[in-house]
Amino acid sequence: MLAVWSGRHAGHDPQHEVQFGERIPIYEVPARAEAIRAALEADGGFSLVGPRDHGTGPIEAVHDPAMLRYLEEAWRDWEALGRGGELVPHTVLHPGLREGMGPAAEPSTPAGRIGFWCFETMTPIVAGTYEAVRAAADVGLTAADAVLGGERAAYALCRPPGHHAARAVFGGYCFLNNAAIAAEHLVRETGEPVAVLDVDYHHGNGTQQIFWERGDVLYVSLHGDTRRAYPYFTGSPEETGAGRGRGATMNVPLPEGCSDDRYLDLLDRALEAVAGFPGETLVVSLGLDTLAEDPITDLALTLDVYPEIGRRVGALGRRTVVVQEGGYHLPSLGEGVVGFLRGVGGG
Ligand code: OKP
Ligand code: ZN
Repeated sequence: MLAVWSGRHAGHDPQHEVQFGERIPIYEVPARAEAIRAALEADGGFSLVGPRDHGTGPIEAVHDPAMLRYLEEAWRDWEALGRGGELVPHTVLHPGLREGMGPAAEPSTPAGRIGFWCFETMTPIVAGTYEAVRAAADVGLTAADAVLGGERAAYALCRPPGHHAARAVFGGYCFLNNAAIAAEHLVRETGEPVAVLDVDYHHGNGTQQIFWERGDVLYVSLHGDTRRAYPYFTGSPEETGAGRGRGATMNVPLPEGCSDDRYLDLLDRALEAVAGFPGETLVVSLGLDTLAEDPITDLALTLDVYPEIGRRVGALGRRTVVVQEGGYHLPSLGEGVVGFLRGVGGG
């Protein structure tokens, strides 16, 4: 299987996230991507290639161009103030602030701008962030191109992840929504509907928002029930899309301690929705943070289940682009990803 990868992810290397007012070591680290790459290489069944530069067009098809401009300028503007370290918001544009008063304008200072575009405190910007997030988007697009070129499946080793990034806001370790950018590219290139299946532990609020009113992109997600789990404010089963997108969003909340068997049963429901949706192309947002050992989540999946999840996804028989999202237990990441991909590929 073709696996697309870029070394430029390593420039996004913040040391901390701010959790409940405390600076703790960040979980979303460059070693994640290195562990996965090492496992792909050791396996021998993957050809690793670099990404092709797609420019800003496919990104601006999904994200507000002003947010992309902000990401490009953020670090330079911060440095121009004589600042360094890591750029994290202290004031965020909560909707209640301007309730009944219309939209806010983008502020002009770095402190104001980051709170206009970022929704939380766990997604710092550092010197290499912009280069890394552009590379991650190109990694996803290049894997999509491989499938457009006739490959049955391709893997995009994206880092940082993307599914929490919405059209005009970023956060949750995510800046650009790599899976949504790839899915939109596939819709435009094929002229056909595309399904997105999100098996990361967390609800892909960004992907859901981007395609909320789209009838030609299905979004199906299994995730830790957001009544208890991040990102808290999206992901309920009542959310099914709107307008032309009515019925083209499906959320399947998972209970705390969810086992392999229970997970596979719920997965089958999600896969039924994909099978009932038109089109031949599937994008999978793959997170390994559903694993029992994951340090930031609460399910009970074992490493043995990922080949079976992959096998059931592969049995849909769709051309499939697998985009890497989360997964924070470094010792298991490589085996989990390789197992899933081998399942998708039918071996
Ligand atoms: C990104 B992806 C952890 C709080 C949540 C942010 C999680 C972002 C996950 N105690 N931290 O969906 O894996
Ligand atoms: Zn996650």
